[in-house]
This record gives sequence, C-alpha cells and structure tokens, in this order.
Amino acid sequence: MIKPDATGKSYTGAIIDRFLKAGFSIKAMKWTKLTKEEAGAFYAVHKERPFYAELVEFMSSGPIIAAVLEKENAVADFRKLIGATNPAQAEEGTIRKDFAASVGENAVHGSDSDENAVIESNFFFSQLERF
Ligand code: 3AN
Repeated sequence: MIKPDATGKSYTGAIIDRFLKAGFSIKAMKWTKLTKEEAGAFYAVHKERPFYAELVEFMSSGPIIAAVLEKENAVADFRKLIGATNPAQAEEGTIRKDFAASVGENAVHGSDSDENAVIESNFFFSQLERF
C-alpha cells in the first residue's frame, strides 16, 4: 500500500517507479480511500498497540494505493526496498528514507509474510481484478 502521506505529497509515481525498477511486477492496483472501519479491519492485528487509534485515523485520512506485487522472495525483498518502519532508521536509498516523514506516516506498507500477503490481497481485490 502507498499511504495517505505519500499520495498527498504526490510521491505516488516516484514510489511506483521504485517498485518496478526493483523488479516487482504489478498483478493488481487500485487508487481508493479507506473508511475508518476498513482501516481498523486492515490493521486489526495491531488493535492492542498504543498507536492503533492514530494509525486508523491516519490510514483513513486520504487516498491510498493498494497493490499486489509479484517477485521471487517478494516479502523480504520488498521490506528491504521500503526500509525500516521508522524512516530515521531506514537505510540510504530506501523508499521510507526518501519519502517518509515519521514512524506513523511512513509512506508505504508491505506485507510481513506470504500468508499475510494473501490475506491483504484478498482484502482489496477480487479474483477478477488481478491476473
Ligand atoms: P511495518 O509497516 O514496517 O511492518 P509494523 O507492522 O510494526 O510496521 O507497524 C504497522 C504500522 O503501524 C506501521 N507501518 C506504522 O505506520 C505504524 N506504527 C508502527 N509503530 C508506530 C508507532 N510507534 N507510532 C505510530 N505508528 C506506528
């Protein structure tokens, strides 16, 4: 997902370019906006964390881009490409280093496992919308 901070600053094209240059292929993509309920459901695993309310508020504050990306070793390679959750700790050349402002508003989300990638893909896309 490209998050509302990044869509709001018009970083969308530059970030998608990073995905493609890193060898990911796009299997599905949509520009949409989450309601609070949808953002809450997407991040339900973080329900007990102190930042959950702030996260739900932020993720429903503006448009996002949801995408299904394909590559060998996609989960690990995507996390390398986006960098650490906190952009202050992200390596040079990573998306979060270059486009993120803070740990809460950190430009992109990446699935943390193949299992969650399937769950998160199904959250956003029907079978008709991907190939
Ligand atoms: P990642 O997105 O790198 O997998 P997670 O799963 O630890 O990071 O956190 C999920 C999301 O919650 C992050 N993308 C970030 O936007 C938000 N988040 C994590 N830690 C904090 C925090 N300390 N304060 C505010 N938001 C946070």
